[in-house]
Amino acid sequence: MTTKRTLGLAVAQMGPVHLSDTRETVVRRLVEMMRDAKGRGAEMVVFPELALTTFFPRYWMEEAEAEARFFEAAMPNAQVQPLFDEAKKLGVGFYLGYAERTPEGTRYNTAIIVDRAGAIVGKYRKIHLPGHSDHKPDAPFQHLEKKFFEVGDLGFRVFDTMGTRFGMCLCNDRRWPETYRVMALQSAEVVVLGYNTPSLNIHWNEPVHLRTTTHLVSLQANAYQNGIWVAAAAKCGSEDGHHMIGSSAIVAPTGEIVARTLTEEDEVICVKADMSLGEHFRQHVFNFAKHRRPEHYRLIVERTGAGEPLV
Ligand code: ING
Repeated sequence: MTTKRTLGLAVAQMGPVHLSDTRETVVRRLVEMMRDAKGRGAEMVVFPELALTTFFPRYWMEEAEAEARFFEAAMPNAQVQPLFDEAKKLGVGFYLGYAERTPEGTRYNTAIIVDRAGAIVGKYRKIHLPGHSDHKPDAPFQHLEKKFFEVGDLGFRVFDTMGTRFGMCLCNDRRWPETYRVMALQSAEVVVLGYNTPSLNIHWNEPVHLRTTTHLVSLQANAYQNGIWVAAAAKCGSEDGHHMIGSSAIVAPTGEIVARTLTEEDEVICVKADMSLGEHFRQHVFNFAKHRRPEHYRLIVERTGAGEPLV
């Protein structure tokens, strides 16, 4: 019988951050939500992707301008320090997405995990960069992650803190199954992520509801198929007239949505997550050693690939 081990897991969804919003006002919002989460029993709080600024890849500008206005040259820094201080005071860990400029001048779409003593224990740089790098003047907005960020160079890794194995990723990563699988194979128990997902698709007339459907089905399927918890935090609502979806959620290893936000504003959801729940699925369903040995895998891949019927 697996012993029950729980983790207070919270998602702090952000409403819009406008071009006119300063880092200071944004950090005050994050601190407020961290206090709210602590009050609900949170030990780990998940903030969104690019949490400190508006989703600036929607605007055409030169890299130098983007760097000056939206990138962090150090983490923590004076504007963000109040969040680290509050986390230490409350004894709460957190995940934070931000635009990173390294000392060598390389730019990444980055996230960190900070432990309950306020120390950075993990870093991830976004690998799946959606959008384009050219200017599309006829489009209603740009999606220039390929212009402003390099592809992440740290891979998908798992970090131990609070007696829990945390994987992390960012936004578009959550749509690709390998993201979760490579962290589950490193024994991740929870994958935390932030996202900024525009409602409108500039490439085809995608029904609006599909953005939320594909977002949730990506979280639910991968939580179940890897026996892990998934906690996803949106920055959402209309940023200077550009709408992004909400539906931040905490998903159990059963694939079920345990908590979900109702608004497109700053909103905290929190769950006492039973970490042993994933163990049942990893032992009795997705048990590679028992149910999918390498020789079986060859059958699945090679024979299917050859188009011959599987005997
Ligand atoms: N945003 C979107 C996301 O993956 C997107 C972009 C939406 C790509 C839907 C493909 C389909 O949620 C970011 N920032 O990755």
